[in-house]
Parts: sequence; structure tokens; C-alpha cells
Amino acid sequence: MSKAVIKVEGMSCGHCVATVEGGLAKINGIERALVNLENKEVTVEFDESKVKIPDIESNIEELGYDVIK
Ligand SMILES: [Cu+2]
Repeated sequence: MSKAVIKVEGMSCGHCVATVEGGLAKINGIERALVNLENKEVTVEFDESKVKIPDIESNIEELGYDVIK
């Protein structure tokens, strides 16, 4: 299992947290997604044979938030 911390701009409340965590949890290969609002970070645990970081990043953008690279 791999772990990554992705910087995300635009998350501001519990609804955003639920959108991002819930949206990522639906992706095959993502084991866990945890949002830290204060740090503007999403920590993801994922299986690298099933999903790659760029896929996760584009998914976050599809949910309506900006990934900071
Ligand atoms: Cu919100």
C-alpha cells in the first residue's frame, strides 16, 4: 500500500471534506482518503498497481477542487 499527501486548494467546510473523501473512496485501488482542512491536504492510501497519483489528482479536480503541484 502506498501513501501520498496531496495539496488541495478550495476545500472549506465539512461538505467539501465529505465530497473529497467520499469521491476518492469510490475509486478502485484507493484504500483510504483523509482530508485535513487546516493544512489543505488530502492523505491517500492506495494500491499503486491499481491507481496512480495523477489519476487521483485528476479525480480531485473533477470533484471541483484545485490540486497544488
Ligand atoms: Cu465546503
